[in-house]
Amino acid sequence: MFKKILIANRGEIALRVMRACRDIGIHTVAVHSTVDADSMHVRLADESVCIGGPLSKDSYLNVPSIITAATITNSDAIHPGVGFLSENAEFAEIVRDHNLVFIGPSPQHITDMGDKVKAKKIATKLGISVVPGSDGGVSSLSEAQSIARNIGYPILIKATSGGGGRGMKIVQNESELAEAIQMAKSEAEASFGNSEVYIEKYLSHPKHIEIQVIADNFGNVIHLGERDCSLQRRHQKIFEESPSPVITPDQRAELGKLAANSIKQLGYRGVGTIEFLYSDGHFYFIEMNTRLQVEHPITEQITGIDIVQEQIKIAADDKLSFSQQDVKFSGHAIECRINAEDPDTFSPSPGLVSSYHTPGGPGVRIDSHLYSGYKIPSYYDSLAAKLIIYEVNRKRCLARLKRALSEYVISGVKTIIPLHLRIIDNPEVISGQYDITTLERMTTA
Ligand code: MV4
Repeated sequence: MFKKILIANRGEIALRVMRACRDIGIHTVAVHSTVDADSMHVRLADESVCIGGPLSKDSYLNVPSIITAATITNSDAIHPGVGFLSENAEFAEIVRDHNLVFIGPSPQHITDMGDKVKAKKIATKLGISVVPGSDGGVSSLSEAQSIARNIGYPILIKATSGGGGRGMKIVQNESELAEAIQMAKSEAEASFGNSEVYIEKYLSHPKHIEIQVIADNFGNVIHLGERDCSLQRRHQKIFEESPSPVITPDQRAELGKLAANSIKQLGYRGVGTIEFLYSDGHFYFIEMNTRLQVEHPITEQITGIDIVQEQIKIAADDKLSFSQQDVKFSGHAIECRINAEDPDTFSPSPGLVSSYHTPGGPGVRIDSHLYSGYKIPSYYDSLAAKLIIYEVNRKRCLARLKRALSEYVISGVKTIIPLHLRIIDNPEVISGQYDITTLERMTTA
């Protein structure tokens, strides 16, 4: 097992990884930017190294600084957390080249899944349904026209190097196609340095359902069920739950088995998430994320498995200590992302947290780096806390969530707690029959 891990991240996720390390006796090294010197992840770590200025490119994305910090602190491994360098194959390779362990999958798996066209091809080969569309990148207008006529409008143009919804264009009919392809290509080139785009049938009211998988170096692969992440705004997840209120145990077992078998075929190791759109009773693969996800705690709550600990152990070449039959899904969990933003306009609300009081009691978990007197910097994302609620069933979970949200006091900055109180009063949310358009409709009215 590792003696010391450097955590190349900040905020709540850096704390989450540190807690997993400390629970299993691993020393931790925090890295931080100049504006993060007083942050909780620095205070909680055994050691810390300042790696650069406030801009992410100068610090949390500064590979030479991070590698140097790992070397001078005698770290064995680097955990990338989420975001930042967590899906950067080149970084994973550089880490390995410096005789450090990258806590994540192989650079090749990161590269393959980062190419969304390649990922779809791999999925198809493994027998997973994908959204109907082009077989690869589309190179000419006439090719796009014939594919679109075949699958029928509306269609969606996506960037091959995109993901997470960036650079997508909906096309309603053929008259809009030429211009949309041109725009999508130039946006893709500007954002990702790769202008390739592909086409899919546009599904208008799907749910976003993702399956958590975990694989060791010995061919043992397990799925940990699904998460319903349909409540998003501008491709930012806001509210996630597990199990999904619309998925049956049979569907879970079938999709989970398909996911786990595929991961085994791929020779993938570590934790991963396979994303599907769920529409009219069918699951369509869209992307795979090759990292830990922000919403992993809801899966931890209903399975009792510490996903971050398992991820670390697997990277250290341990065998998974449980099998699929050992995994029991019990109860219901919901995560609310508490962003420091105006709940109506969503403009960021950085600044001093003048007072802070957290809810408590049974089934309440808070993953947060906030403390009273902390100054939320303006340089990074606005995730301030994750409120994770567990109860024996969904109805009681929603009731407990309402109770916890109303206990939570975060003063000095605005947060989206009021939005969460509205979300749990929405009839579509209460019934479970919400989809990826629900939150957009709630926040544009
Ligand atoms: C789609 C889609 C409809 N049809 N693909 C957005 C994020 C990225 N992972 C894929 N996304 C979508 N792909 C087809 N063929 C709609 C979305 C989408 C979406 C998906 C999940 C959650 C929220 C969303 C919000 C808008 C669009």
